[in-house]
Amino acid sequence: MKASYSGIDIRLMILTMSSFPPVFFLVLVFIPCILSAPEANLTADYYEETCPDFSKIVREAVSAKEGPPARIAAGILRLFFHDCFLEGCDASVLISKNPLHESERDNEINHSLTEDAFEIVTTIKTALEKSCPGVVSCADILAQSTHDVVTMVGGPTYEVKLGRKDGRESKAHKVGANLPLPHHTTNNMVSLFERKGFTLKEMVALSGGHTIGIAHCKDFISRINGTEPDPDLDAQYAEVLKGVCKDYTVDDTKASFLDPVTPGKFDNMYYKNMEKGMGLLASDFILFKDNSTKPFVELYANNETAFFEDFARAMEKLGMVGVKGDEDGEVRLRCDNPNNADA
Ligand code: HEM
Ligand SMILES: *[C@@H]1O[C@H](CO)[C@@H](O)[C@H](O)[C@H]1NC(C)=O
Ligand SMILES: *[C@@H]1O[C@H](CO)[C@@H](O)[C@H](O)[C@H]1NC(C)=O
Ligand SMILES: *[C@@H]1O[C@H](CO)[C@@H](O)[C@H](O)[C@H]1NC(C)=O
Ligand SMILES: *[C@@H]1O[C@H](CO)[C@@H](O)[C@H](O)[C@H]1NC(C)=O
Ligand SMILES: CC(=O)N[C@H]1CO[C@H](CO)[C@@H](O)[C@@H]1O
Repeated sequence: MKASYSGIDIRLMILTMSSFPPVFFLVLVFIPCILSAPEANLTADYYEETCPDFSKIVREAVSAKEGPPARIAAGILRLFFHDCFLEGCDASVLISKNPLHESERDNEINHSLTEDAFEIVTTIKTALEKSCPGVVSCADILAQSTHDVVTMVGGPTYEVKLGRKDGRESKAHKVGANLPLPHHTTNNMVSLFERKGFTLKEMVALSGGHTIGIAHCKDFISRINGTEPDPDLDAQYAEVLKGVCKDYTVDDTKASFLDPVTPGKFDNMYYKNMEKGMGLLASDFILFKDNSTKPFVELYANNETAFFEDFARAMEKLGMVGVKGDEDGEVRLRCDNPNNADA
């Protein structure tokens, strides 16, 4: 279901999206290569010869997209996270279903992956196919555009290695077991992240992605619909959320900002909010409640530089999860369809 701003209570918008014009403050920082995943022969200059305008085309498409930058950024960031956590960063999340099977996109959990994000990838792919046909993978488009949207809304820059190949399949049933859910315990989440090679600290840093974007009422309704709201929620905040979610069963676009204080900006407010009882999802707040993750939440709440550094490293790592090469991947000609779709 496409999320629309009309469903969001603007009382929560202390800073409005319009205070963040779609201007790029892209700083070029070259970070020494500290990552060495096993089959990772990806390189930052992979398309230098074969598609020299690659990063320019991506950057321009991202900044030309109309709409609140943080909305666009959130859609793409979440799409990238889901893609990497399912079959690896292979753009399988972009494949639409065929008559034989449902794809990742069709799984219920994907409901909120915004159409905007899919559209941007399609726009970029179309431009790239004109400029350098058959060269750039959809997985690399997703990786590069994620970096660009994160920096666009104030987040840290980091190195994007390129050369991923696209997966040839996408299966809906694999979604459930691989993605974290709002009612998950820290243990549930830790085991999902550990399976992909992430430490507890990296998990907390990546969760900082919730500094932008929204969650629909169904994801947090159980915290506010009882006779007493969840005691971990600030009482006033809980009241506002109740108002936002009135009639959410009738209008399923009702949603609230994951970071109600600075929803348009990529910053460390997400962590500060938790200390004030304003962690929206139970899975957010649990990071603060659980003694094993609390020190990291406190660190990032107090030190944005530390958050940015760790988030940047963790994003570089996320982009390497399950990366495919020529033997198990291809450069898809359309991002929503494997080249041999009948296979
Ligand atoms: C730690 C476990 C995580 C859980 C349980 C979780 C769960 C969720 C849920 C339930 C939503 C709301 C979806 C909706 O109702 O539309 C959401 C949104 C979002 N998530 Fe996560 N998430 C997790 C980690 C991450 C990570 C690691 C990232 C990226 C680095 C991320 C990025 C986002 C973004 C950007 C949104 C907003 C999407 C939008 O506004 O369209 N999440 N997440
Ligand atoms: C609150 O919402 C949850 C999840 O939708 C539901 O299971 C529960 O029955 C609801 N409780 C009340 C009191 O409405
Ligand atoms: C967490 O740490 C605090 C303070 O060190 C302690 O009082 C509390 O019992 C701990 N909680 C758990 C569940 O271990
Ligand atoms: C914040 O974190 C950065 C990066 O880890 C560190 O260099 C700096 O000393 C920290 N600042 C404070 C005030 O602790
Ligand atoms: C790495 O390079 C080898 C040899 O060129 C190639 O077969 C493999 O597919 C590449 N792997 C990735 C992940 O690009
Ligand atoms: C963006 C997207 O493809 N969302 C899909 C998620 O799953 C639902 C349910 O099957 C589809 O209707 C959506 O189109």
